[in-house]
Order: sequence, then structure tokens, then C-alpha cells
Amino acid sequence: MKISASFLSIKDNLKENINLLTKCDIDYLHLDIMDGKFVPNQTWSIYDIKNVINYDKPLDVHLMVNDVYKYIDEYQILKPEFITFHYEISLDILDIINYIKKYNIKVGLSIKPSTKIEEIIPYLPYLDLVLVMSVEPGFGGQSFIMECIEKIKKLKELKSNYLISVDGGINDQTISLVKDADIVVVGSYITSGNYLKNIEKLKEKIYG
Ligand code: S6P
Ligand code: MG
Repeated sequence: MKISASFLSIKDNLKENINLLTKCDIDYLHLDIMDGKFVPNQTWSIYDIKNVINYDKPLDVHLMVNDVYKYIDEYQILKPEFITFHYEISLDILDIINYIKKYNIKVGLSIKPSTKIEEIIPYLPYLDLVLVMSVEPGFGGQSFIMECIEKIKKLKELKSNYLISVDGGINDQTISLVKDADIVVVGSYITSGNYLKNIEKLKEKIYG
């Protein structure tokens, strides 16, 4: 299981703290991009991000936005490993998948806690990653929603080529509940204390 570390909950000295985070034993750096419309919260602009980001770890971009094409155009510049967008935006999902692929970037599709796996079955063969939200998207530091465990199990049964990722409320307790996932996105649990120690505790649960 790989760790994608989110810096959403880092409030001060973002550049220095992202540098610290990417020096740790994580597999991806997770960028949460919110537009204040798809979710009731807004994060950085691409200009802010360009000033603070480093490329020590592959980037895992999570777009929580309505105007998805505009954000894909902006964030492809960072050459991320994945760009993930939300199924619930009610646009042409296959067209967006192809739009991301044209940039030679792997594609992820994310589902909110209330969206059923059955709804995204037609898109599974075209995806590199499925991101199961285990909290309502918008804010870091929320509690893990248990219903996502069943979704991860279903995705594993249906599995073709995609990776299964889970995002929200993951800590040293809840990580044991999502062992079927290939990637865990972890934000506040890591960044609310000593990054090295907290990542070590997660690894103990993964491999211990
Ligand atoms: C959740 C947020 C997630 C982030 C988050 C996880 O609203 O939108 O997409 O990745 O940073 O944070 P945490 O604190 O739940 O691990
Ligand atoms: Mg996220």
C-alpha cells in the first residue's frame, strides 16, 4: 500500500513544510484543488502552487472543481502522475478522461460518499485510478465514513487495471480498515504532528 500525503491542513510556511514532507518516506504528494463551488472551500491557485511545490515525489492531483477542463489545462503543467476529477460534476465523463489522457497523464475518477460504485462501472475500463472518498470532500480533519470499506471491496472484485485509492479520515487506526486499497491519501494525521514519526506509525500498521 502506498501513501499519498496531502498538505491541505498545513497552514503556515507551506513551501518549507512541503519540502519537509517530500523528504519523508511517502510515495506521492497529493494536491487538493477546490474551487469554492463544487465544494464549500477554496484552495490555492496554480500560481500559488507553482511557488511552493517541489518535484521530489510524483504529484497526485485531486480536482474538486466544476470547471474541470480549465483546471486540467492549468495543472497538467506540473506533469503530475495522476489527475483525478469527480464523477458528480455531471459533465461528459468519457470526454474528460480522454482530455486528460491526451496530456499523457494517468486518469483518476473520484466518488463522494453518497455515490454508488454501480454508477461508475461503465468508466472503469478507461481509468488508471478510482479515488473513494471516505469523508465528504471539502475539509481536512474529518472522521472516516465506514461505508467506504464496502466500496473498496467491490472495486477490488471488479478490478481491471485501475488502482484503488481512499481519501479522508485516514489515521493509524482507520488505515487497517482499508488494506484492500492500493493507495491511502493521508492529510491531517501526518501534518498535525511530527511528519516522520506519523508516517512511521502508518507504515507499522501497513507492514507490521
Ligand atoms: C477532504 C479533502 C480530501 C483531502 C484531505 C484529506 O475533504 O477534500 O480530499 O485529501 O486532505 O485530509 P484528512 O485530514 O482527512 O486526511
Ligand atoms: Mg484529496
